[in-house]
Amino acid sequence: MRKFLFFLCVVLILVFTFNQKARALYIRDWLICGPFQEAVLEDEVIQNEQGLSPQVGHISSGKEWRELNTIKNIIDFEGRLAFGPNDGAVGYAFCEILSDKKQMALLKLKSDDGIKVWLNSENIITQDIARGLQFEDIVTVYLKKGENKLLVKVNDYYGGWGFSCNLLSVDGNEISGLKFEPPALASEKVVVKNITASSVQDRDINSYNPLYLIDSDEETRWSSDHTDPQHVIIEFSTPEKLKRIDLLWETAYAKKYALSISLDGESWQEIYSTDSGEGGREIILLKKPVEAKFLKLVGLERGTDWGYSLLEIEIYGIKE
Ligand SMILES: [Ca+2]
Ligand SMILES: [Ca+2]
Ligand SMILES: [Ca+2]
Repeated sequence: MRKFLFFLCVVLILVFTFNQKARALYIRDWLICGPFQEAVLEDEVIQNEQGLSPQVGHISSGKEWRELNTIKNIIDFEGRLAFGPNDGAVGYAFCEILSDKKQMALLKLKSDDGIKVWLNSENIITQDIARGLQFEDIVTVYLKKGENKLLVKVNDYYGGWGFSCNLLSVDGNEISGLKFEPPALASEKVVVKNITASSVQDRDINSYNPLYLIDSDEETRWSSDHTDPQHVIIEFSTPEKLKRIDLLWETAYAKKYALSISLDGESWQEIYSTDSGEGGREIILLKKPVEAKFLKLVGLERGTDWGYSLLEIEIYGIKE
């Protein structure tokens, strides 16, 4: 009986430790290229596809490689940031995994449709069937010390189109000492310390408080006076390396606006501007992360007769 209790304790401790550590490392940041219409998985849509080593702006078979930073574990090729709705098309996703040592790992893959994956030019799995994201393949892979090139090719037959990819050590733990290119976004929004605005519509702070920009409630909003220009300044708790800014406009959007950053709140550097804003959700992905303690949004020309009105601003940084 004593022996059995001891055994039970050991098992419980092991289960507990395993659960504590078994956190998946989803790769959420990729370079993508496509969509290639009416292509299939077996076609070599891009010449010498297994040996690809693209960078942002490279062109392959007439399509540009661009960055896709997602916050979700599933890379949705039909989402707004990627290729949009598509049936009967092929898309590619590429990333580099930088490993601090030679090691074995488990790569867990899910995909909506056909998937073909290469690691360092070696085809590690091909599944040419529509199967849904609930099915998962687990492949043992060898990471070299230094750069490892991971290429995923997905074929959409119908319906949704996407995949997920996560890396674990062979004993099911999270792997430390890995870096990625494109770099991983922080999965959490950066922490905001303070927000000020140039004006609040009708001085009605209860209805249009600038704090409503960061309350994660898409029903509450900040709204300005009905004049140009207007601005909001967001201060972070600590300097952050900003990578992605999502603006969720209410009906009263900005046609022309700019984003600037500052470390001291006095000297500003413009990081983005547009004169053809369309409202809705605008996702601004910076080519390189920028260090900032403050972010300023300046509305220069309103899209409607009303003021500037935003439901949310979501700001994401790079993990250290
Ligand atoms: Ca589709
Ligand atoms: Ca599909
Ligand atoms: Ca809100």
